[in-house]
Amino acid sequence: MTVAYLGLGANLGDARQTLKDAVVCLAQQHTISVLAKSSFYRTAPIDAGGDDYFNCVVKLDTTSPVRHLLALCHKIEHHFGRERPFRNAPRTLDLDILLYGEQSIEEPDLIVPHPRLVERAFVLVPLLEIEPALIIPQRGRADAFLASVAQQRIEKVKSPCQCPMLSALADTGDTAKGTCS
Ligand code: A4P
Ligand code: MG
Repeated sequence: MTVAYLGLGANLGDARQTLKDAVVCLAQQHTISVLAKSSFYRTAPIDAGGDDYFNCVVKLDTTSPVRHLLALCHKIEHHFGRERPFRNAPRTLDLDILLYGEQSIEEPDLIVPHPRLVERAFVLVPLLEIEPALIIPQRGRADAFLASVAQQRIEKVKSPCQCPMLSALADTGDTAKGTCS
């Protein structure tokens, strides 16, 4: 089993609902246990156009080798209607592997830790919410990079209801769009 962190982002369609459904979809995979999920954040597009994004980060335990995990991310993106008309185009769902255990990978189609992880508030802030003392391989403490992204607009999305019973029901996945296996 390997602990991995995925960054989720969306700014096309019902982006917030898509993030919710995508987290459920990840949890339905037999190779994945979702250990933690951050709050959702509304964020200004960085190096990109279009509407504000919704972003979050999930922490996983997975039996998938990293290449299988990447393929699974692409499959789930496709399931949620992802298209790639141009670089950094608005998207229904983006799933990036931020960290995969302690591994450092530099291959043409896979770089881990994600190369822009420490430059983006939309990744750093949710990541630190679920892992405040996180150490990034070859970079050091993640919180040391917060000051450099302080100008990027990011706002935590308030959960519609703080009622524990309703929140628990919302987490059962009953609202997910179709089965995602
Ligand atoms: N790839 C390489 N390494 C990885 C990795 N660690 N995880 C390759 C996932 N994929 C990785 O990805 C392009 C290629 O990167 C893939 O073929 C994969 O093999 P993609 O999903 O088509 O495009 P992308 O995710 O847009 O690319 P990239 O370069 O990761 O973009 P960024 O830097 O993540 O920027 N602003 C806000 N507020 N919120 C956002 O979520 N996202 C972006 C995308 C820009 N601005 C944003 C947001
Ligand atoms: Mg991506």
